[in-house]
Amino acid sequence: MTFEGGEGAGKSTNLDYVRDRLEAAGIPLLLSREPGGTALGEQIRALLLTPENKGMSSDAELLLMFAARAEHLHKVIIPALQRGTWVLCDRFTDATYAYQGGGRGIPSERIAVLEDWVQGGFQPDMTILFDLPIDVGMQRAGQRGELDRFEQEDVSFFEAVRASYRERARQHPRRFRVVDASLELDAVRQQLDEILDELLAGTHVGP
Ligand code: Z5A
Repeated sequence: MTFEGGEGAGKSTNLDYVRDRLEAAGIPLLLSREPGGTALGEQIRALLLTPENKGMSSDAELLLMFAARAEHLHKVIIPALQRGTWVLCDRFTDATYAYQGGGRGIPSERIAVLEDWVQGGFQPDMTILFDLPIDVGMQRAGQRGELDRFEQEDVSFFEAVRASYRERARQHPRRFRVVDASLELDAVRQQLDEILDELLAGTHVGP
């Protein structure tokens, strides 16, 4: 299950909530994130986020995302799924389509080549998109201090990211659930509860 959305959308906050609910239902699970999730992936993440690398080419950025993903997928995600452990991941390949595709302007056909190379046909079973207006997300995220390399982008970049995410959700309606993340936390969690109730109703847990 992947969690997607713009800056300050509440992915991390609500990942913990979903984890607690699934754990209470007896589901073994693992929390992870991208870029990251492995020792090498976290080093790549640091390269990608540091403002010192401002000016990194879009292609280098794209390839680093998939380098980290290859490591994460094959060393962490697939082994976990094979053990019967669910994986909840803060961002995955939809973020690449949104940021490197929508934000940086790399054609989605080029991203799809790398997706196919690294993932084959592998896709998340469910993706929750936390959707909210850019100014609300920026206001929430802005209270945190120093901005990373992505957070230093301008509003038009984030508008393009949001539009790409929404387009992805329209293209993959069976996999995506879109949550209105601009609402107060309780109201966001009500939407998550509906999604999880439906999911758990169709899930057999235990012997
Ligand atoms: N990236 C990419 O370009 N391509 C890729 O393929 C991948 C990633 C995988 C790092 O991601 C960057 O990598 C990311 C895209 C790029 N850059 N950006 N921007 P990240 O996930 O680590 O970074 P992030 O999106 O900046 O995370 P974030 O800003 O922490 O967002 P969040 O996890 O969705 O938000 P949060 O920490 O849960 O909440 C933010 C604050 O809002 C916090 O104080 C909460 O208490 C508060 N909050 C949350 N929900 C609410 C509600 N409902 N009401 C009021 N306040 C709230």
